[in-house]
Amino acid sequence: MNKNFKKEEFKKSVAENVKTLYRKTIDEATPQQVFQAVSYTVKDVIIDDWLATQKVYEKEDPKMVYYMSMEFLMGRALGNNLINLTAYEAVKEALDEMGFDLNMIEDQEPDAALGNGGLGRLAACFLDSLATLGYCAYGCGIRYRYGMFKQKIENGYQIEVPDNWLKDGNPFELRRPEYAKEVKFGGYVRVEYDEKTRRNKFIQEGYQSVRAIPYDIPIVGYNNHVVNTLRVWDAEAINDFQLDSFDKGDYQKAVEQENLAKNIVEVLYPNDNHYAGKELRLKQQYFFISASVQAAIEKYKKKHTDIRKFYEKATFQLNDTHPTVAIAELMRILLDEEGLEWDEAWEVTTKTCAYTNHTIMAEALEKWPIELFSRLLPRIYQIIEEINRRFVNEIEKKYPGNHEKMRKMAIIYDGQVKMAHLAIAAGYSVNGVAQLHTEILKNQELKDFYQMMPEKFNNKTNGITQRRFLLHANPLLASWVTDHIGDEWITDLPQIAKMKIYAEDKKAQQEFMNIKYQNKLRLAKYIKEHNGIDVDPRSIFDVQVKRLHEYKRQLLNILHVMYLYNKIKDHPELDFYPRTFIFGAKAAAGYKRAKQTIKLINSVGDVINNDRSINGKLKVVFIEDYRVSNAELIFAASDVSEQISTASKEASGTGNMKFMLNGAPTLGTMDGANVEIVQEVGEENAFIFGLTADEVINFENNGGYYPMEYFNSDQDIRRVLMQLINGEYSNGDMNMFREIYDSLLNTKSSDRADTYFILADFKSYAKAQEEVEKAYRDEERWAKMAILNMASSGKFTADRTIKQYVDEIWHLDHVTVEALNS
Ligand code: 9GP
Repeated sequence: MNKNFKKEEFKKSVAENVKTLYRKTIDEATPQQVFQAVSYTVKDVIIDDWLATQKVYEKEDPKMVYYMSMEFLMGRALGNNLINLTAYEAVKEALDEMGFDLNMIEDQEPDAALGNGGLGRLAACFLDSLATLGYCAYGCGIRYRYGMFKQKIENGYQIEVPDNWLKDGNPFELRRPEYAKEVKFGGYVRVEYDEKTRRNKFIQEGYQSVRAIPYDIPIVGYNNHVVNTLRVWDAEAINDFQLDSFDKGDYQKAVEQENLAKNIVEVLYPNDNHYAGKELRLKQQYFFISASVQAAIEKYKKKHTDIRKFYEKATFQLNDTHPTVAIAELMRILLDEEGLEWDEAWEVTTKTCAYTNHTIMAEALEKWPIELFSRLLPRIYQIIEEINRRFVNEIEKKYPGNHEKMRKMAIIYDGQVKMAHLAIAAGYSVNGVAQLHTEILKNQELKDFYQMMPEKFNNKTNGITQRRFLLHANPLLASWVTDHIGDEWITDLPQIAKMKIYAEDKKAQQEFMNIKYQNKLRLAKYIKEHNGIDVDPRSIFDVQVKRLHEYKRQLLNILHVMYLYNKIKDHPELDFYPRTFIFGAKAAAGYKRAKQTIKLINSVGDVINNDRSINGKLKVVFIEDYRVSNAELIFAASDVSEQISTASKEASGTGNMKFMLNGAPTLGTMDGANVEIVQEVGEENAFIFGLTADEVINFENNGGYYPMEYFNSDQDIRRVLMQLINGEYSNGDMNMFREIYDSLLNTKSSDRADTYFILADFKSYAKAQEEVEKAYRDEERWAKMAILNMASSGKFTADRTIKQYVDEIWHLDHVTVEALNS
């Protein structure tokens, strides 16, 4: 419990805030206003630690990491901040006394959804761990005006609604105009010979520019007074519209700069694992990178004179290819502004930048047409051309005459700038995000690079923060664990292994199952309120929540539900254990197949949920607007964790870890981090099925997969597929799901039918589902399995991942912070 927290002072401050912010007394305030007032009070507490942390950083001058990411999927801040300040219970009590329910107040906060899915949420978990472990870290990103869209389901279809998350203001952020930076786009580069330095100077002219204004968001470490900063950049026009622009004749330019600023931070691109290739996206990337790199250099120069040693105090972690333009921007500043020679600048850059690859999906690897790139970023393009020229020379030196290598590895080739190649050529570290993924990178996708520079490649299996996903999300289970083994697991998750001894203890089993039941009740209530569907909390809650993507195979899941429904209808006498299949997923707005799948799930749900003849044995629920805040309710209430991607396609997954932590066994393929989950918990405590990554890759490389054979030889599969086109789930409309059917069976142009091997895995999935049912019927066996999952999740804390990044890549200095008034 936080010693600095004084209940009476807190209550007074909340009332005071309501007064100054809204000219109201506390009993007149709306819940949103109370939320704001509480948050400002909490921010006051945070500010002291924030200041204290800055003082320590100034004094000790530790090496710091800049975690550069287009996405930070933070979710809500209030509850998490209170948890990390160890003031949650005290604030709850204080609010109770004031007649408010903290949960209800927390619900007033919009999610900060500045991210799409796993990649953005990982960044958020990493910031939590960095602060908790006492490392100096900055998150660098964009303050999108509109975050991830809100999803509405209308008539079974997804509708996207803008996420105006800032409409009531963000009480936790601080605007820092004094650190604004100018970012330039377009124009041309004039070369001028400088007699003094005897070097060419490169001067960008005729450009448009915007002012980048930083907003700082505090990242509170757990119970250690460390508060780091997530710095997100807003854009403002440099020439505020000026009347005299008419006279100067640059009216047009003033308007253009105004528009540039307005558009640049307007909205997050809603694509997950797929890049859009839009000009505005490249502008966003350069915008926040240029501002962040300028700020990093400025900070360094406040204390140090030799820019050649920059890498001793700072490192840039590039979260996927999105921020890789940082490499060229750092080179530009070092060459053009700091006056370094190419080799010197290159040494600094290649000792500063490290790259994380998060996917092998080809459509996610960014490539920019050189026409667009050079027009928008003329100087940056020149620098990348030079990096490429030198890199190609190295390839030539290593593999003389091997044009194939050059073609495959060049940074600029075929009219495109390949950002992953740039990141690998310039980065001092290239990491994958789970063992299997890293092996696939080394042996398949990035094989040529691995052969040329094996020393750069390493693995950092992802992790999650137990503070948000157990301590905050599942208070009942968290206290139960603490009652048994103490609370060290909060900052040392492997301690949770001590719970293993309770796996076979009848009393503990019962307590665990009771807690799960309570959490299922909580979710059932949410479902009733949001979907109007009654679900039976005693049924098996079988859950697949994640972005909607073909490779994640929500389609396999729903086809299997259709198959189960057929079985129940055919054999009403069957003793079928009641099941609730819960889905939550957003589809990128332009991703047609994904949206059709959402419609299919809802249509199947409509038919099944309204069929009285099956006595509620089967329910299908699609949770609207899946996001961090409702995810917390969902993980806590899940019995089964569906992780059923086509093997080799899911780089890691992190949802899988959140389910495990909350005691839900994995039903999954040997893909991503599932492999390591099974290693930790044992195959007997998971339900594994399907093709292996090797088998999938073998089919992909050598052919030989014929989905039609499954259709022809398996009556269950044929029947389910026919139901896609016989109107059964579409009020007789035979075309509604035709495209899905075609995608599974008909080869069109270059696409192989059933790209993601759904039919190949269908029967082994159904078999694994039978095993789930069998296991669940045996309550003791199930409870044991679930407890063992929770107790084996120690490896998957982001604290472990961050320690590995620190020890093996970043080499940061550890700091401790004392409270200001202590
Ligand atoms: O698809 C991966 C997901 O498997 C992984 O857990 C996450 C964090 O590493 O990154 C996702 N990748 C992307 O979103 C795009 O590269």
